[in-house]
Amino acid sequence: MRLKDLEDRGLYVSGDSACAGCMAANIAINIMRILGKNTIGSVPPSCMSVFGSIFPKLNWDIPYFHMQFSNTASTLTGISRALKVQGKDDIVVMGLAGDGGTGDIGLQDLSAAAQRDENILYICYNNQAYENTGIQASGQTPYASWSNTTPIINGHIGNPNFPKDIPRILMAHDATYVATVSTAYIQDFISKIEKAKNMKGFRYIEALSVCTSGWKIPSQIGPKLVKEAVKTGYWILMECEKGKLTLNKTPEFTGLKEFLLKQGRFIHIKDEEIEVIAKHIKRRWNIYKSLEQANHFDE
Ligand SMILES: Cc1ncc(C[n+]2csc(CCOP(=O)(O)OP(=O)(O)O)c2C)c(N)n1
Ligand SMILES: [Mg+2]
Repeated sequence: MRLKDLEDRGLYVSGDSACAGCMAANIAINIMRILGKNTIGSVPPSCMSVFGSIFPKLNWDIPYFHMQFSNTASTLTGISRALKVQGKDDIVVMGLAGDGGTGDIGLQDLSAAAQRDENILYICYNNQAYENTGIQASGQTPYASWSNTTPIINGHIGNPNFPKDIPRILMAHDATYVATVSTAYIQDFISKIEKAKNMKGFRYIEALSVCTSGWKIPSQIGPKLVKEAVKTGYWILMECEKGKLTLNKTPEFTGLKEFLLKQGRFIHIKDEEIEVIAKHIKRRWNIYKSLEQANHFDE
């Protein structure tokens, strides 16, 4: 499917209360333009649940479940198994969760679902912090980033930890499909969501999602940032289908300093910390590169 072939209005309908420039809303809109009506959706506590499903309104024009913070993957598992018992095999069971809901509190049932190859499509919009509850650092918050729990006081650099690499953790489960997307590469985005829609088994897609409040940026620069994120190597575009990894775009590895300094959460950053991030980016790319090369081991 090409962008021009998609429905103008999908089944995530207008009128939510997302902040101006929120990329999670944009991701939800585009996902639903691709998945269509044979979808059951589920969202755990997060910004997405707050702005897209405030009783008595619901922006999802599909059957929708709101569950607890920790159990997106088990909720999807239950729905998917119930549909199987009913003999319904043409419905996509999709969850859309934040990075905290996915990589921290929801990681254990995500892991179990991946291992058991449950027939679910799990999408994480990764805005790199617990944004909904006031910008606390999550396991996906970048190194040296400001957050309300990693403040820049008394000589602290911000977040001292490196983000967990959830796609790599799921690849280690031999998950059926693992991919990352950026809305700046919309054709890549469409083809991965469409592929996942038409596959069976455990599918995981992670989208980089700009948060204007958490990243401390003007509302209009999100689309530019998610493009630069790929160019700098900060966000790797990859897909791993049944164990075969493909890297979809080789970064230029340039413009990292400019990319970081456009974001207020990094405004304090020093050159030596940028150097640490640059090294981490290169190292991570090399790991992915070697995993891609490992595709050939069993040929
Ligand atoms: C068990 C439990 N702990 C804490 C919360 C409070 N809570 C609701 S949303 C949220 C943050 C969600 O972060 P993330 O999953 O990254 O989504 P985002 O808000 O960034 O969109 C927290 C801590 C909760 N609802 N349930
Ligand atoms: Mg988050």
